[in-house]
Amino acid sequence: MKIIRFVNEGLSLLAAVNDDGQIFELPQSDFLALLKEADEKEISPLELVFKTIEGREALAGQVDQLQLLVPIEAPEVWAAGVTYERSRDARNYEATEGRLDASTFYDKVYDAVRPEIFFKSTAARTVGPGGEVQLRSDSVWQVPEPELGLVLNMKGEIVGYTIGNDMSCRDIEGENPLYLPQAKVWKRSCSLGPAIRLAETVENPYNLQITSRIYRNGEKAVEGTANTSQLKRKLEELIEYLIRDNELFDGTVLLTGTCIVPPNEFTLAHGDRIEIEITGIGTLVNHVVGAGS
Ligand code: DO4
Ligand code: MG
Repeated sequence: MKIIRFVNEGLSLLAAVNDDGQIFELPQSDFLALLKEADEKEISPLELVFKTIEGREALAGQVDQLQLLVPIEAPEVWAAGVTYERSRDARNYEATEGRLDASTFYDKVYDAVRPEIFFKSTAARTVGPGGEVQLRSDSVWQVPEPELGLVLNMKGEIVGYTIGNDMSCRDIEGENPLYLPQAKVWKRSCSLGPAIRLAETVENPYNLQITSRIYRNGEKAVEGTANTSQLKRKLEELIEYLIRDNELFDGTVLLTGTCIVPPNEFTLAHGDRIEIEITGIGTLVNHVVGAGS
């Protein structure tokens, strides 16, 4: 069961989408309201959805005909890094100008007990399905980072899974790791969607296929695949460090790191179309616009 938000006659509506693709409008204003109501009734969000849609007619049409919105206006988006071998190797490349024999802090963090967790985005900097992600004006090496996103409640429990794009500047990060916030956080540098799959309906989060495609002038320029089985760390381990001595808000999203990195000579350009697909969640599509667009 998935939760989406869409626009209808100028209004933002919440809906549940079952495994047959049937869409049921929900009365709650957004995903946070759904969480709150489930909490008050001491039932799970899935039970609340089942109770709400019981005996109701599905809406006519299919999800791809709707104008989707970001499924959650996450108060904060955090991200984990170097959680896959591929990410460690890519960052070693950018930090050492290709001298892959040099040992770096990326090697250290990959093996360390403490994972890398950083602050990625706020609701205002995050775009949804079909939205425009923006390039930085001072970077010439920019890539999307396709990642599984965990939707958390204030206790740090996983209530759903979504797809995230942790847009990144490889040159800025490679120049100096202290530039990480600038390599990661700017206007429209994060994307989430197209849906939240309720946690109880995900059998095994360590077996989700991630596929990323980038189209340029209508042609596929880059494609990559990965599986969450390649994750070096457990999701609980990442959450444990995120919540440690921290205050979490309902609807916080934690991105779990990337395992798909385009070839080193690739950089995003205005007009590119990014697709990130994760089994059971859907395909997040975004358009790339140049700095200042
Ligand atoms: O170390 C910098 C960021 C790593 C990251 O974003 C990732 O591995 O996905
Ligand atoms: Mg990342």
